[in-house]
Amino acid sequence: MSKCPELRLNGPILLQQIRTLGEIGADPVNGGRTRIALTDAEKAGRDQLVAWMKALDLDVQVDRIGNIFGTLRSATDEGHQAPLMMGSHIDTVTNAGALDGCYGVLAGLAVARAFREADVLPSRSITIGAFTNEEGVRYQPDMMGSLVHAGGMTADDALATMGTDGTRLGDELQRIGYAGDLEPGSIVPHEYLELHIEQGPILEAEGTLIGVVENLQGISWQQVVVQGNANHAGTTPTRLRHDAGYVASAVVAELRQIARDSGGTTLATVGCMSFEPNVINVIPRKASFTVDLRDPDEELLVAAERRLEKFLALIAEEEGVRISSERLVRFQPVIFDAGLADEIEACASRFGFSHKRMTSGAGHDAQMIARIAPSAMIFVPSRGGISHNPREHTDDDQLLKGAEVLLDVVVRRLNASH
Ligand code: HGY
Ligand code: MN
Ligand code: MN
Repeated sequence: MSKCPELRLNGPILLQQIRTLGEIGADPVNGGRTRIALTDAEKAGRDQLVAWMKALDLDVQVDRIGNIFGTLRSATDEGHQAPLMMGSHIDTVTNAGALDGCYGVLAGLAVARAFREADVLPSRSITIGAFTNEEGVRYQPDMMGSLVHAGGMTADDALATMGTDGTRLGDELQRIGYAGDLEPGSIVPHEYLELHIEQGPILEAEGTLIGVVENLQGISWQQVVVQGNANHAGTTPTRLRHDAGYVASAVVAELRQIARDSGGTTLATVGCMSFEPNVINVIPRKASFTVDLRDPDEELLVAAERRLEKFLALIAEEEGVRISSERLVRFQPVIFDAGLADEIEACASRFGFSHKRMTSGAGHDAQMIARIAPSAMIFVPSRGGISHNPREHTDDDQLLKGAEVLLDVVVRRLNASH
């Protein structure tokens, strides 16, 4: 279906590779797969990806932060040509679906395979990237590999990052054998495309197949710690309590109110929470929790952060506790390249695929690469809007049509750039 007649997407291999990669790190008890960045399971995923890249005779390179690149060189590339890059990530959250990130990387391989199977070299080199630690579950920030690639964090700082499990990122990268020597950022893309599942409910709800992603919302992550006093649950009157657990719960309620008051654009999530001593009949002396705030509008995101800050100060005073907050991540909203968005829309139209322009709610590597090259994203629907969950699903024909759009956009951009 590609507009370049001799190039054909090999759908069965793409679907097979999605399933095969999805089995790596499979969790038979809780379902899905878990390939947290730089764990043995993720190493196995990396090894499989590199094997597939080599089977396509791509030039495989690994940089100092473990980003993996496979390049199909054009006939004119002596090694320094700015490639058209496609990419995403293969690390996952815990008990993840099989598509988040992996779909975009493997669809990129499918584009390279279309050239190989037609025995055609692209007019400009094409590179498929798999960026390290996109999820940010074990090491923050998220989108770390692409952030380093884009110059937003030094490789040394990334390598020195301590994980939630007390490990040092650089040590783990060495341990799994992906501490490469390529200097991060040395491959500057001519343009960057990321095909990804929507991970939200919009496309399915509207019966639309292709999301033309114009922008991506800002992200603010912080770690909050409340220090109160442990005391007996049965003998301590409420007015004498300094209850860290109550304060944490009040903050969660306030965050929902902040989201509600925004009219729906601000999203607030407390994904992790722990109490100490975490005992049924002891008032918690300590509560630790994370806050994830997002909004497509920078001013509204700042307003949400400021309202939270005020609330923390107020409730600390009221309950007589100490509250500290550490910023983990802060990314401003990103606008993608209008020309690429137009190209994606035109391709979807030519194929007769329903499509709509939209904002990305999730963070993606594209938001980092947009700092150094024209970038855009293509979405396909997520059933029930579910993601970061074993039940994540997109129908095969939707996956293949999304990959057809990617192939067609790539071919047209290659022709346009020559
Ligand atoms: O947090 C995010 O939006 C992405 O999945 N890392
Ligand atoms: Mn993703
Ligand atoms: Mn994700």
